[in-house]
Amino acid sequence: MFESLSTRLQDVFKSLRGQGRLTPENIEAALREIRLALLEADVNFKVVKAFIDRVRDRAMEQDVLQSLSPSQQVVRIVRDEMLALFGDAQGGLADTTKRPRVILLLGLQGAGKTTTAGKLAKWLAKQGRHPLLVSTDVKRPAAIQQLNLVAEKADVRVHDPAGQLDPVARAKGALLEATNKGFDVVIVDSAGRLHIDDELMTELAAIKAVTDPSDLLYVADAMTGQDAIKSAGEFNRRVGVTGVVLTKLDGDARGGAALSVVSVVGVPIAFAGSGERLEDLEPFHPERVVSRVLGMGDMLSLIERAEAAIDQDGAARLEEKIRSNEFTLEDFRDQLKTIRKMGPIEQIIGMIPGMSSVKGLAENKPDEKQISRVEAIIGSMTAEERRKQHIINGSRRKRIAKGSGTSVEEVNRLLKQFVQMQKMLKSLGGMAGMAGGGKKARRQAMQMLRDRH
Ligand SMILES: Nc1nc2c(ncn2[C@@H]2O[C@H](COP(=O)(O)OP(=O)(O)OP(=O)(O)O)[C@@H](O)[C@H]2O)c(=O)[nH]1
Ligand SMILES: [Mg+2]
Repeated sequence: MFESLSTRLQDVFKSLRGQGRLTPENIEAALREIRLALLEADVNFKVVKAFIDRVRDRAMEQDVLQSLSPSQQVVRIVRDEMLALFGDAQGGLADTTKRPRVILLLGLQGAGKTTTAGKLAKWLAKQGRHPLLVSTDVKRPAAIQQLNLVAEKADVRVHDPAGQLDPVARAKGALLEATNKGFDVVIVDSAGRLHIDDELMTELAAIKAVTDPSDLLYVADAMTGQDAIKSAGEFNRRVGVTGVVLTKLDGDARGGAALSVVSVVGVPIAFAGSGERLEDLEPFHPERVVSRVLGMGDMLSLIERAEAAIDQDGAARLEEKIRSNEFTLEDFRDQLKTIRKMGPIEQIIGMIPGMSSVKGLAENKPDEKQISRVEAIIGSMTAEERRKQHIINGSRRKRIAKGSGTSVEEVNRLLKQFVQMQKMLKSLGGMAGMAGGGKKARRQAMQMLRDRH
C-alpha cells in the first residue's frame, strides 16, 4: 500500500537524520521533497499546501530545532499532521439503536460496492449481527445475481423477490422482511455509473427516503485518486454521505485518495478493503496507515490477525512441545497453516516494521508457492517420518520428492532447515511463551505498541 509515497518519505527522513543539525534551510529542502512526494501520490494540491504549511510552522519552532533529536521531531510532526488529515474518526460503524440499521452503499461503477456489501455482511455476522442484503441494481444485467453469489459465499441472506425490478420497492421490501424476520442490519447495494448522472442520484435519494439509512457509505476505488474524491463530493451534495469505504488498497494505489478524502469531502473513512476475498475488510485505523506510510510497520493489524488465526489451546500445546523438545514436522506444518490463515504472505510481510525497506526482500520473500511446496513435501511423508525425521534416509527422500513433485535437493533443504529450526526453538524455549503463550503477554505487547505510537 502506498509504496512509492512511503519510500520517498522514508528517504527524506533518512537524509534528515544524516545531517547532524537541522537548519531552516535543510528543513525547507525536506519540505520540498515531502511536497513533491505527496503531489506525486495524487494528494489534492490544496491539502498538500495546508499540510506543508502546518509542518513548516511546527518544525521551525526553536524548541524543535534545538532539541536533541531534531530529525525525529520532524518525523513526529509529519506523523501527527498526517494523522490529522484523517480527522478524529476511528473507523468502523458508529453506534445506533436503530433496528434494523440500514447501510446504503453508493459509488461509481466498479468501485467495489457489491464486494463490499458481502465483506460488510460477513464482518457484521462475525460480531453476532444478522444482516440482510439487498441489491437495487436493476440496471446492469446479472448485478442481482452477483450479490446473491457474494451473499452465499458470506453465508448471509438476501432479499430477492423474483420479478421485482423496481429499486425503491426492493429496498423497501428488504426493510420489511428484516423487521418481520428479525434481521438487525440491512445492507443496500446500489447501481454504479461511469459518471455522476441525474437518474442515479434521483434513484438513490428515493431509496434513502424510504429506508432512512444510518450509514451512507461512499465506496471509493483508492486507485482512482482524485477522480474518486470529486465524485465523493458530488454524491455527498446530492444524496448525502456519512463515511467512505476505500477499496483496492492492495493494488498500486498511490495514497492520494486516502490522504485527501477526509479534508476535501469532510466525512471520515469508515472501512478499508484490501483484496478480493470477503475477509479483506477492516475498520479504518488512521494511525496504522500512517505508521505504514512512514515505515513504522503495522504491528497492531498483524497482532490482531495473528490472534484471529491462532487457536489458544493449540498454542499452549505447541508451547509445551517446544519446551520438551518434541516439535515435529507435523507441528511445523500446522504452523504453516496458521500463517496462511493470517492472509497472503505479501500482506503480512508489508505489516512488519522495517520490512518494506529491506533491500532484496521484494525478490526473495517467501511466497505462497514455496509454502505449498513445503506442505506437499511434508504431506508426502508417512506419519512416522513426520514424527521422527531422523529415519528419513536416502531412499525415503527419493520417495518423498517423487510423491510431492519436488526434488531430493528440496527435501534435503527442508529437513536441514527444520533441524536448524528445532535447535533454535530449543534455545528459545523460554521465549516460546511470547509467541504461543498467554493472552496476557500479548495484551502487554499490544499496550506497549499503542504507547509507542
Ligand atoms: N484487489 C481488489 N479488488 C477488489 C476490491 N474490492 C473489489 N474488488 C474487485 O473490483 C471489481 C469490481 O467490484 P464490484 O464489487 O463488482 O464493484 P461495484 O461497485 O459493485 O460495481 P458496479 O456494480 O458495476 O457498479 C471486482 O472484480 C472485485 O473483485 C479490493 O479491495 N481489492
Ligand atoms: Mg455492483
